[in-house]
Amino acid sequence: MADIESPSPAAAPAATATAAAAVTGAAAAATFAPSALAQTASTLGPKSTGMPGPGPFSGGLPDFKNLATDGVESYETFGCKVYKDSPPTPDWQRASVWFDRRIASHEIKMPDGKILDFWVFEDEAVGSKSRNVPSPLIRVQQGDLVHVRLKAAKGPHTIHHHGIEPTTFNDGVGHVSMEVGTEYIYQWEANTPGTWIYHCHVNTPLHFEMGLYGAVVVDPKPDPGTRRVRAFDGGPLYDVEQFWVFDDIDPRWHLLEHGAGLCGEDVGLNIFEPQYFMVTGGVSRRGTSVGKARITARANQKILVRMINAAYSQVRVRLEGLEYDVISVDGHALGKSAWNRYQRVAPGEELVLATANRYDILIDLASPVNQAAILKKKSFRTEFEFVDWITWKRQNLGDPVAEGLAFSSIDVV
Ligand SMILES: [Cu+2]
Repeated sequence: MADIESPSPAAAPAATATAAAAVTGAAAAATFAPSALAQTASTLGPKSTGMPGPGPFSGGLPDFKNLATDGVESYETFGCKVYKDSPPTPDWQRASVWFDRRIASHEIKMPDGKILDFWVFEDEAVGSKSRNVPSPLIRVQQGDLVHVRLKAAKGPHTIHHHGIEPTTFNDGVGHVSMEVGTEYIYQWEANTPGTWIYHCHVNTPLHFEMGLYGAVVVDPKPDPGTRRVRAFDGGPLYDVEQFWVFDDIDPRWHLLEHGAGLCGEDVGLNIFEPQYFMVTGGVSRRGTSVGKARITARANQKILVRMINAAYSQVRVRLEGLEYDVISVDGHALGKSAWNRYQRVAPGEELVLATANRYDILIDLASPVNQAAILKKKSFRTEFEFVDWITWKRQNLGDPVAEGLAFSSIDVV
């Protein structure tokens, strides 16, 4: 990847002639429905969320004596001695937006016909239709005070809003507060626009693998006047938005119990052998394009792709024929202080995502390189290769139904 100067926001072209008829600013959706998200426009602000706030909840003062550790802890029992509670949220403030998330089971059919059990955060207002891997999107605007109510089921769970950095109590890491026995309302402020993740932090390797994660998007405030929404505060405008969320599945793990391995017993969580691969909720089948990862755009539009690696593999992303810029890494914007440059990725060049890595990329179809490519063809293959962390070999290599190579396309219409 080569360093290039990022354009200043003032130099970023506004909507072009045909793009004027296109969508304005970012997409907004209550649940994570990628096909609906791409090229969908609606107003942002409080109504960008699953439920408009403020919520009907009330706060209180938990018993701070009973936190973090349940009884005497040892090296062997570190994982299973976490205090479980459902206290009122301390330092309660009125929310501007709020969400409900309830733990639910969800079955997904794999390409060989096998049906696997997943655990997801369901949006209570939407019900079973919101059951998906990844779990429903949490989308808020910079400056929002956010409440997320978690309702646990069977065993305890938490929600950790990864990278958001709320107070210790609201961070959803059991050993610094508690695991949620029945329900808890997490409270946090949306300070930094970008792409984030939320996930359960109980028996984390297993619960994350089971599907207890989703995307968090913090949008900047819209531009005054035009009301268009940029990728981040002072960042570029965009016309089309897509999420690429990568996941890999070891079916053996999906037979394990809620607390498997927590109290020191060896259940093989050190062995991960993925046999199935997903992009944005679509299960990859060998030789078949993943429809949910597809992007359609017009020839002069700017595409924002929010990539999240929820796999335990490294994911190598290749875009045939198109150049693009990495504009944000792990929720933090490039092109402004303290990371002053976008990273240009040339056509065909690889971008590698480690586990939990996020990259926001901007594909400007109007750039000279991309315009020249579009003159020759209209469909560009996008490739997502899942490789082993240590050996860098493709996962499940040679499998007739699902090897670690998913693909889709960017189609210029
Ligand atoms: Cu959990």
